[in-house]
Amino acid sequence: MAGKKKALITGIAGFVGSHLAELLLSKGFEVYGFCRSRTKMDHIEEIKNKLILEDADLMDSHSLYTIISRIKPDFVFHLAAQSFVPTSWISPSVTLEVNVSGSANLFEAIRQASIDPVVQIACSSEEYGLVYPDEVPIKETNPLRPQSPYAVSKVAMDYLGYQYFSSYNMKIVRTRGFNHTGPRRGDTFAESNFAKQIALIEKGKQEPIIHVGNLEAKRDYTDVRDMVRAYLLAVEKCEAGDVYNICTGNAIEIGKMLELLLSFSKVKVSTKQDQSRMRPSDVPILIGDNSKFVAQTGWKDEIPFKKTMEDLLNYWRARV
Ligand code: A2R
Repeated sequence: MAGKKKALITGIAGFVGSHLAELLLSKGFEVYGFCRSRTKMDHIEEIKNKLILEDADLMDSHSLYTIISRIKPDFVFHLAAQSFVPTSWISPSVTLEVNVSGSANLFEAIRQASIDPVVQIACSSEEYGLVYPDEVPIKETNPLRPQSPYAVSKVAMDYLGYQYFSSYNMKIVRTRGFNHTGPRRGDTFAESNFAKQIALIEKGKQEPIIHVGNLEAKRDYTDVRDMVRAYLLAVEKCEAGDVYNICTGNAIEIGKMLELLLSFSKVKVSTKQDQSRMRPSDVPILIGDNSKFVAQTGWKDEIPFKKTMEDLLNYWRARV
């Protein structure tokens, strides 16, 4: 395998990690990934034998160091996280531990292995939190007003990345991904949950009532396959230490997204608001300004939102 670039993905078996692994394999990378014994492997089942998987937990700094100093990756994509906002209300400490201390463990392992890979870290639009109407579309320079323990954990990871660049000159690129979705999205996320409910109703396995949360929020959605293309461009073309929004610059209301999903189906449904699906504090609007990232990399989102939603619904139709 001489000459092949080595890419390490933390969180390779997750929603985004699995799509990124497919992309990197198609581009000829030697792809390594961190998993745990408890990690569900469904998303990477079909490509598992082309990957080099290592048993490593972000909380176990010793395993991180041992494996990283052996692999000596050229690129690291740091995706492993407690990734779900609602879980962060229930388990704030675990969220902070995995997302902040886990990232510190990873950076230390890389530093102590005396290697110099380009490291992309998956920061989040949730960091902007409360955004005022005159701040939209949101630039990287916008104040961060995080509204959940998850968002706070991502702010801390983001700045830890900056600090490791600043203190040790590590080549860390910070990407603030806005919402991203598509096949394999967990059913705890609104759009995927709606698609799954529609698929269940189509099969007669759920009464024709869609349970919803806040339908008024507006979100800027990118297809996950466009997002992972952006992550690869980030390590190839972006400036170390710098931060980049990745988003389309267009937003859709959650209620309109539900209507779009329903337009692909013949079922007739009513909706019911479910208090448990509302957040203690929610962000009304998130639309990003991607001009900095686009100018640096030439990236453009390619998959229309309609296709993303159709693929997501078909993903669930094949699974329920
Ligand atoms: O929890 P597991 O074993 O199923 O694996 C998850 C992994 N992960 C960890 N890996 C190592 N040590 C840990 N302590 C640890 N905790 C979690 O991260 C899973 O494979 C992955 C996260 O996948 P998803 O929850 O599907 O997240 P998604 O949507 O792919 O998000 C990727 C990144 C995250 O940093 C998000 O916060 C960001 O994009 O938006």
